[in-house]
Amino acid sequence: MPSSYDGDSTTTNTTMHQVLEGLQNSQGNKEIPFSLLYDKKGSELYEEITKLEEYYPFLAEDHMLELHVDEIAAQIPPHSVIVELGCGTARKTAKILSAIQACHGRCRYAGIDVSGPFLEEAYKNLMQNVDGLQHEDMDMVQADYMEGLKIVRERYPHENVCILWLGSSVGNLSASAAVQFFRDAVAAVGTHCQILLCADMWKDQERLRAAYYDKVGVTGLFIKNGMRNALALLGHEVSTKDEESWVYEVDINKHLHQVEMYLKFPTDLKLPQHRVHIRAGERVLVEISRKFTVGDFNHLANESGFVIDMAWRDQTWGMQMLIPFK
Ligand code: AVJ
Repeated sequence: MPSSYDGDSTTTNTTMHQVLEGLQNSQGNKEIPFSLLYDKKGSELYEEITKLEEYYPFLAEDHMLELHVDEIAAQIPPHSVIVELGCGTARKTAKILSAIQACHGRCRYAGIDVSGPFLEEAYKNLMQNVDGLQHEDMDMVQADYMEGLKIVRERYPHENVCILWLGSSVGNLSASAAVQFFRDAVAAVGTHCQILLCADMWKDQERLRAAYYDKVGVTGLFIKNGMRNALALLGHEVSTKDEESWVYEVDINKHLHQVEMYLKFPTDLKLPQHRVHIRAGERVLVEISRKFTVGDFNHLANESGFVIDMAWRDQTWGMQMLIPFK
C-alpha cells in the first residue's frame, strides 16, 4: 500500500488534557471528546448502529449518493484530488470514485484515517471495486484530519481538492466548532477547496429519539464504550458492573437543534489525583448530533467563508447533501 502508512495501532490523538478539561467542569455539563468513540470496538459498534432499522442517516446518505453520483462527479473539476476524512473502510466511496473515473477518465484519491488497519482495508476495497483506478493515484494517510490535509496539499500543491466528509459527521461538532473546522480546513488546503458532505436535517422528535435510543440498545453500548475510553485515558479501568450501572439518556434539544447523548452515573465517581468528581445522579455529555435546518447550514457556511455550490434535499429521510466551496 502506498505512502504514509506506518503501522497498525488504532489510536486517537485525544489527549488526557482534553478529557480533563471536559470532566473537571463543576459548573456546567461535564463532557468528553467524541473522538474517543471510534476506537476498534467503537467503530464495530457504530457499524452495528448503521444496520439498525431505526437508524435512518446511514441509509439516507447512501440513497442520496446513489441518486446523484453523476451530478456530483460533474460538479468536481477534472484533475481534482478527492480527499476523504475518516475514510474507515471506505464503504461508500467506490460509488463516487467510479463516477469520477467515468466522467473525467482519471481519479486521484487520498484516504485519511487514524486507523492503519482501516486504511489497508479501504485501499483493497477501492482497488477492487473501482475500474481503472491507478495505484500511483492512491494515497492512504494515517493521520488526524488537519495533519492529513496538509500532507495531501504538499503532495498536490496546485490541484483542486475535494474533501469527502461522509457519515453526517459535521453533526458531531457544536456550531462554533464546526465553523472552526471549516476554517482549519481552508488553512490546511488553501482555496480551491470543495467539501462534499451530508447534513442530517432537523425533524420530528420521535424519529430522532428512535434513531438514537434504539430498541436493541447498541447505541447505549457505543456511548458507554466512549466513556470507558475516556476514563482509561485517566488510568481508571471500569468494571463491567460499573459500566452496566451507567444509564444511557437521550435529550432532544429544540433550541440548539441537536440530539444529546448522556450517561447518568448512579453513584459518585472520584478520581482525586485528577480533580475529577462525578456526583451520583450527574450526567456526562458524550456525544451531540446536530440536525440542521436550511438556515442553520447557510449560517455555518457564511460564518466560515464558504459558498454553497450545490445542494440536494431528500424530504423522505430529511437529509441534505451539499458541496460548499472556497
Ligand atoms: C457518525 C456522527 C453520523 O450523529 O448519527 C450514531 C454517530 N452516534 N448513533 C450520528 C452516532 C450515535 C453519528 N455520526
